[in-house]
Amino acid sequence: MIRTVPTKPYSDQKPGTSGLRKKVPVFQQEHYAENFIQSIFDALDGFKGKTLVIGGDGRFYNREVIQKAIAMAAANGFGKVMVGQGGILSTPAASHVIRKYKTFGGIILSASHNPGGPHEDFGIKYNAGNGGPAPEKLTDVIFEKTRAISSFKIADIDPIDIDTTGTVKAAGMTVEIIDPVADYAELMESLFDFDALRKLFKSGFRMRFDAMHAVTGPYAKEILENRLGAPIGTCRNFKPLPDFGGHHPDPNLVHAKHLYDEMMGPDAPDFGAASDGDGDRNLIIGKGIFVTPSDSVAMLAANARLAPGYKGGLKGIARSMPTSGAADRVAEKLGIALYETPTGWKFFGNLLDADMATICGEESAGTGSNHVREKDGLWAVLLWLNILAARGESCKQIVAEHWANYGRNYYSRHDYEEVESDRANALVDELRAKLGALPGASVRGMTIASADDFAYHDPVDGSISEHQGIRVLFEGGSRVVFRLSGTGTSGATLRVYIERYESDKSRHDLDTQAALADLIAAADDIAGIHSHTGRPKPSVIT
Ligand code: VG1
Ligand code: CO
Repeated sequence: MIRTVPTKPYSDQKPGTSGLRKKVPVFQQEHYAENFIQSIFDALDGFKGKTLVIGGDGRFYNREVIQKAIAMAAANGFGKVMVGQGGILSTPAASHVIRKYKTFGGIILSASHNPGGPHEDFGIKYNAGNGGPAPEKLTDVIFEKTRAISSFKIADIDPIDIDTTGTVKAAGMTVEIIDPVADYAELMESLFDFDALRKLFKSGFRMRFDAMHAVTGPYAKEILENRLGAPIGTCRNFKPLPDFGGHHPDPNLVHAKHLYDEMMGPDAPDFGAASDGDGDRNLIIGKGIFVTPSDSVAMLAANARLAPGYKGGLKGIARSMPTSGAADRVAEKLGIALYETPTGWKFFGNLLDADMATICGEESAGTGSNHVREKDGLWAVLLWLNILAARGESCKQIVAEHWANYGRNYYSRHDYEEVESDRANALVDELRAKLGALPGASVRGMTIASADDFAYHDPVDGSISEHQGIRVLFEGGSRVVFRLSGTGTSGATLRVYIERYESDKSRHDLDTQAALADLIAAADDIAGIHSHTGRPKPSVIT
């Protein structure tokens, strides 16, 4: 029943910021997915007879790879797999299932916010027994294994019916098809004041949640409409589709513009939110106000005590380096530690496991806490709702008051997508080469205080991760950060992160791009973005 199939290595299976992501036709090459899955298993030790969680965001090619993963888990000696019904498990739900059932780990099939379909993106990542994305030392080993692989093991079994919950046996292994929503919904109920939220909706509070035809639809329907009594119709685009309806399931102001327009309109609901392909990101828009993800982390941390799950306070806050310093001010006021990590959730795992941080966040619309080891879109939405219910104020009031107390960090990210890789690398190399000369220089009337290539020293395991983004800091606290994306699938994406702090309350209502105009111009002066990339302006501004 078990076959050992000879194979040849592919040279391009290096995991990026969050797993391996490629175009579907790349994954459809002979043995491409099998090679990567076998390499994951080859990089792990001691899973004989143990349980593996398997799920995905429902995108095109999900079902095929789920069947391969089940047959390969059986052949490699796992005792059991737990698979989300229909092949569905949001990333945070998968993390929770891994933790709750103390499984060995899990495989999540997702390319997250990237588009899906026969010519779009697919992805595979491995999460360890703590529920979190494999740390770099493990993804490095997986990559090494992909370069040397010569065979993989697979069981000859009929395709498993993944649409019916229940337990079957396949090649001596137990296959349990689980309800993807139940455990997660129960976890949310344990963290938030569902009674208060029910009252909020009963009082006529209006909300719009856009699942973007991605994985959070069934979760949001169950929690918001079924359990919390939000009116039917609160959730929109809630049916997961393999191609996300042809859209990018990326909850930002470009791809969720319809939601933004609705929230800024005359008859806007009280609160608007959206999530991404695999359910780990969140977009928060109050009536008449967009909350930047960096601000959202800070505001959630400042108010977290209002939710039952966090009433004991926070141990610390962690944010990725490019995320704005808004959270730092909250940590300072609360008298707790603030950790600055490289981009990607895998760097938060150690801090959460060691109980050094409780809330973590990234500027890319990812927020989460120690309840799982992934960022969690619906969790952020529910925490916001809990805070709104407890304070009895609007989102706009809460934001204004936060800025009045802490000051405002004007913040924007400019993405230059699908730049030729050589040109993007040349920009970064040139910038790196001149880092030493930047301090003291004056650009657009602003003086550069320091400049470096960010390296992270993990305080828990002592590991060092270098080249995590180039920071240029100006006197007065403004900064520009440059880094190349590790999730794109064609060419290179240059990300430029721009931030300026404003303490003056009378200047908290400026247009963000206008407030940052000098820094945006300075970023081009410093890095030669236009001349290197050939692009006069970014493809996406968030
Ligand atoms: C991007 C974001 C990063 C996030 C990662 C995965 O990575 O910037 O903050 O952790 O996506 O998010 P990069 O390397 O492209 O900048 V998800 O929701 O796509 O798993
Ligand atoms: Co995601």
